[in-house]
Amino acid sequence: MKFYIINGPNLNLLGLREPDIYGSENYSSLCAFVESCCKEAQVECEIFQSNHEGELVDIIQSAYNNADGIVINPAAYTHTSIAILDALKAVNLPAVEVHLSDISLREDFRQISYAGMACIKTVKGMGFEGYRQAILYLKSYLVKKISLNG
Ligand code: CA2
Repeated sequence: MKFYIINGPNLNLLGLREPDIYGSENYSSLCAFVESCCKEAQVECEIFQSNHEGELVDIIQSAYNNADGIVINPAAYTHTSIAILDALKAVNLPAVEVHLSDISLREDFRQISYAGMACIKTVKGMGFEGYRQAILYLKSYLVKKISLNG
């Protein structure tokens, strides 16, 4: 089983600013954490980060035929991108949305998540641990689905 882990704009700057919101660890620590979570869940993973909406759409499209599921933190594009929503719907793979911060407790403009409309679950406000929860949820969702379909 293989998951694509997709991160959106500015997440490559983690640890540089706003540690009160996003924590003080950097993006390579996040990648190392995600890799260890995938090992724990016994899934393969490929981790992507892009600051560009169209590139994120390309990555989601490439998940089709290459991955069994998607964990995505679309970052600011969460709240604006119908292109990312459409790409997630088009590939029709189970996807879990993750946010380091609890977007429901933040500004009004963060209260809508377009990407979330195509996801089976949202994990928010748990920092890096949210990625672990997302990976484990997606794994158990797929294991259940496979056992139901024989
Ligand atoms: O909480 C999350 O994970 C977010 O997806 C993070 C986005 C934000 O736009 C979303 O509303 C919620 C921002 C990602 C990167 O932000 C940084 C800001 C300063 C320094 C480093 C990263």
